[in-house]
Amino acid sequence: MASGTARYLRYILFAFFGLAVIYFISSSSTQIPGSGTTKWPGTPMPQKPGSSAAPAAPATAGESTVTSGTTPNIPEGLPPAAHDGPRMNATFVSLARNSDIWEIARSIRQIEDRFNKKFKYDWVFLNDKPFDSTFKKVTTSLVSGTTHYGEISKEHWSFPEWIDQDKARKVREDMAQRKIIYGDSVSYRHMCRFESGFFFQHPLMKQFEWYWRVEPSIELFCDINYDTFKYMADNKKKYSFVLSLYEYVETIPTLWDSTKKFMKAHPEHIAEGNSMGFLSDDGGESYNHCHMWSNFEIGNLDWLRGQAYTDYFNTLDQDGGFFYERWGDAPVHSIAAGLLLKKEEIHFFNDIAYYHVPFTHCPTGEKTRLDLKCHCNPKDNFDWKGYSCTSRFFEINGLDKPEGYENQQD
Ligand SMILES: Nc1nc2c(ncn2[C@@H]2O[C@H](COP(=O)(O)OP(=O)(O)OP(=O)(O)O)[C@@H](O)[C@H]2O)c(=O)[nH]1
Ligand SMILES: [Mg+2]
Repeated sequence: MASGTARYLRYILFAFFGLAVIYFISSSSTQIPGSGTTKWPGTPMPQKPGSSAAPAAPATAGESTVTSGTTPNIPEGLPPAAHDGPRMNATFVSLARNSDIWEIARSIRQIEDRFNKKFKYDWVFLNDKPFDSTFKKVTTSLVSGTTHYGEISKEHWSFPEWIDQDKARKVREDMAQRKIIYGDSVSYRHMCRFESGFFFQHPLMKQFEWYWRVEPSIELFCDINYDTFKYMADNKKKYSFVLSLYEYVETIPTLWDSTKKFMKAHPEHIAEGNSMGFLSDDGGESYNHCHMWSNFEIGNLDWLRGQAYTDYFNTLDQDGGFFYERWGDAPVHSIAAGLLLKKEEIHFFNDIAYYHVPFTHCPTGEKTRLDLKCHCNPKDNFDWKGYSCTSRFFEINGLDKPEGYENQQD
């Protein structure tokens, strides 16, 4: 009889325990993560010293501080990582077609995740045609700052009247035969001329002092935990790059002749202590074809809108090489920065890890890569390989190359 009572009591205990478990499970799973009503246990994140991210909110009274066994979405109620310093008068800028939407979406998402969600800078989109509603809807949803959409005026995306159309057409036919990349394209030439001389004149850009150019399908591999625009301003930088290389000679045979003509006509614009050593191996007689890759740029718009750059661009535009050859905006910007700026005004961002087909800049130095949570393979870094001009930049500026560069030369 006694053992019967014990068994009976055990059943009651089991039943009670089972009911308690069922109650616990049902009460914690009625709300769907991300539905906007779930309160996940507050688990304050450890902050790194010097981190600009806002501290996580402490758990409110009555909430458990036990870590969940699964990985929750970002807890509701925690403030987003934010930068509390003053914002710069700066914007991202992308030239794009409607058909570029998914490629530019990838770029935006990476910039937002690695940088802009903390700063919320604006983004200007420019196009030679009106942007469609899908382009606007998707990009607006991705950018944390305000988005602006602008159409480019005919004047900035067409042949100037002094261009001989027959001559330009023959050049395109010849380049097509010689299989020069984009050699037969008219729109590519308008694009290069626009990026060389006009993007900073667009009415939507006039309000800004600083820009960061972003192209479709780029990648960013490391966190950027400080305001790069503020860095540029505080350190008196006007132009910057992450990758440099030699330009295809066939696309710019007379670019340096026009540049020399400009130097002779406007000696007042040539900066003392410039970067001629980056551009030329014989004191300016010839161009060595080194340039900074302009699909990434952080730079100062007032410099581009100033008299020196305007005179340089107008000289080139009059000579017609955007159409009679296939001058790219990368050598144009680089030569301008190399001659019109003091060499200290150009900055190499080692800590901005970047990819645009087919080259990668992955920071040299393991500590930097680990601190910044980089996911690039250091073996892919192009900086110290034979076809890069970045060594030359270090040499003319008397900079020490980062530790470990010797192992990345081939
Ligand atoms: N609106 C517009 N944008 C263009 C046009 N052609 C190029 N672009 C944009 O101009 C920038 C440079 O063009 P890309 O095609 O990327 O040129 P690239 O970087 O030399 O060549 P890829 O190696 O193909 O990337 C990109 O932001 C393009 O989206 C065009 O005809 N119209
Ligand atoms: Mg591109």
